[in-house]
Amino acid sequence: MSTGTTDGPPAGTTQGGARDAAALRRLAVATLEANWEHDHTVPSRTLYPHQWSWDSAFIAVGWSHVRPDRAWRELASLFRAQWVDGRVPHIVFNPALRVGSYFPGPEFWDSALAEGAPAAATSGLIQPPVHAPAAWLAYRRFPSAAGRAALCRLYPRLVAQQRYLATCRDVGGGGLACVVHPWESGLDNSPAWDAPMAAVPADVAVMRAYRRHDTAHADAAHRPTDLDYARYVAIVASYRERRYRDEDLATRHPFLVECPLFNAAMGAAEHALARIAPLAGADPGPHRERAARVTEALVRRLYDPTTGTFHPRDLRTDRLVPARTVLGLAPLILPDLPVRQVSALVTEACSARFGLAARMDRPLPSHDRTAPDFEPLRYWRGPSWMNINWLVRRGLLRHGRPDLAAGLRDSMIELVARSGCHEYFHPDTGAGLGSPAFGWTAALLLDVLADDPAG
Ligand code: 2M8
Repeated sequence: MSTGTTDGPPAGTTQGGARDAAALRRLAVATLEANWEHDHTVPSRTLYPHQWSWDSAFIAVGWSHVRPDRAWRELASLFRAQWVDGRVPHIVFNPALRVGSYFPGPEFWDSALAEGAPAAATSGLIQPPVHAPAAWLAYRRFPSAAGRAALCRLYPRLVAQQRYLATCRDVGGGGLACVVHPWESGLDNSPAWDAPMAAVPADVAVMRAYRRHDTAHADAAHRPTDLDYARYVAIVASYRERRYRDEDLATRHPFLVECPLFNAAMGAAEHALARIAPLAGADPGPHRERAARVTEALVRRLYDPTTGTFHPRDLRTDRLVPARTVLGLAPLILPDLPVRQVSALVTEACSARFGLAARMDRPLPSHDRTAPDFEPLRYWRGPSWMNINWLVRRGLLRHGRPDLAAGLRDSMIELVARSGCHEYFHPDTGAGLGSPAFGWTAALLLDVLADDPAG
């Protein structure tokens, strides 16, 4: 892989292997330290200065290697902002920051409108529920009495999060949760959302009333367009108008999609809860049953045997979205994914579309690199991301492919060694893109470094 650097000297490429790993570890810890903010870690000081939901889960996994106390504070602060209905908001705003430090800010969301919203200002959306597996990993990494107590305090909140998804968000009635905004998927700008987004009525002129914050801190050519943002705003406005209530989503909401990654995370969360439950004096059985039901529903509703991968289902048309994005590989994280789907996903991942190999010559992209709408620079439409690589790698380990998992691990380490802890990376050159000093990149690097198959 030939890489370009954008962020000063290469971080960990000075000497032999051990020395490199030590330098990378120092870089990752320094990045997390710099992003720590009294009870949570910001994804980025410039682009994302508040607390984000799934970022905090990945970041907690990283903290568990160096400051387990912070892993628990990170998760506890996020779940303090959980709504009465069980939803865990995708952004928890830091009241100490000036107005305009992020768009859309707390005044736009107006979460106080909603019944059961917490005292803290939050968004009204959610993100993939990767928190239970993160909490379990953090505990396993450092199983202290304090960790166990923190995990047990979190358990009922994690259960409530799952209950919200399985009830209020099963809009399609088929046993899966739907996302009501591309931001809920975490892969905001993925080509997977182009077709459902095109049906959202929006006027780009609406953006004249707002000031985008992202394009002041990142290259506009790498970010969603103003028309995308007009639609993002229109979808939130529709949800906010009904005070973020879910009862009439099916009939009134302009964006309703069942996402393979989101639902794979929901299934993996039940597996993790089955491990946590006995520590909290609860019965793991119901979690195992729910996990099996999610896997069955995912295969039934989102797997396409003709493409051999998973696709999002647009509930407004009841059709699968044809784009083959990296979202389709995410069900690999489910330990009970049937062999047939595991083998199809490994084939898909190793195809020219994604280029997974025991020795990778390019990073894993976020979208099919043979597709005409593959964009190597625009976020979530091609670039490589550490959190997705990390999830896919865990899936490969689960399903007995340590060779491919090792290829992905090497590629992840090389990305940061060459380019620093960037938000995402060019899928051909590995150059750092988006925000530098990015939280989950640092955190997950620490995790893969610690998980050295040779050590
Ligand atoms: C990005 O999303 C936010 C909106 O939530 C944005 O673009 O402003 C995504 O990459 C998302 O997955 C991530 O959680 C967030 C913070 O890192 O940034």
